[in-house]
Amino acid sequence: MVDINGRAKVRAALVLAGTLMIGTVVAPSAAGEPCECPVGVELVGDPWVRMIPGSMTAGYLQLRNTSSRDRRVVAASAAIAEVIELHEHVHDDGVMRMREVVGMDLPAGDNLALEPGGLHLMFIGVHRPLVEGERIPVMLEFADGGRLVLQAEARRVVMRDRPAAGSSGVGVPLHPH
Ligand SMILES: [Cu+2]
Repeated sequence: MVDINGRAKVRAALVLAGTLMIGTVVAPSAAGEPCECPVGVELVGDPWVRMIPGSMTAGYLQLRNTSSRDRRVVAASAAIAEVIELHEHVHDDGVMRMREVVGMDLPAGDNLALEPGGLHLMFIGVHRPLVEGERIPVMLEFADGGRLVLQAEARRVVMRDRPAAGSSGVGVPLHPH
């Protein structure tokens, strides 16, 4: 009985979260609002998606957890892509490789940075070419069922080891992701 009751509560909470999410989509806040974030989570800087020919690309963003509760990103999705995987870069015998991770931690009072050469969102099966400067809605899901929707800007990045105008100033590796 307790278990069933607990599940019912979880279900009710999910329905409520879904209702709130629909509300934010139907009535978005002020134009240019970069993130529909849950309380205690803030977007740091500008999220962006790399413009690359082909059907795969990578997205980057930084979040700050201003609450006292640990959070964990466990999934991401966007209408523009078939699927988004959570990826990290690892050094393997001097070679940079990507691999999927099951989650990305956003500890209480700390930041989570997705940036070139590190953690990133892997867009797979991108349906159409991106237009420079367009805002791509991306949804992130947390382990606790919370969600956020941010608007990632499509950016053309010069593949050189120097900061591009408007970037975070991080050197961009030759590797496409
Ligand atoms: Cu990747």
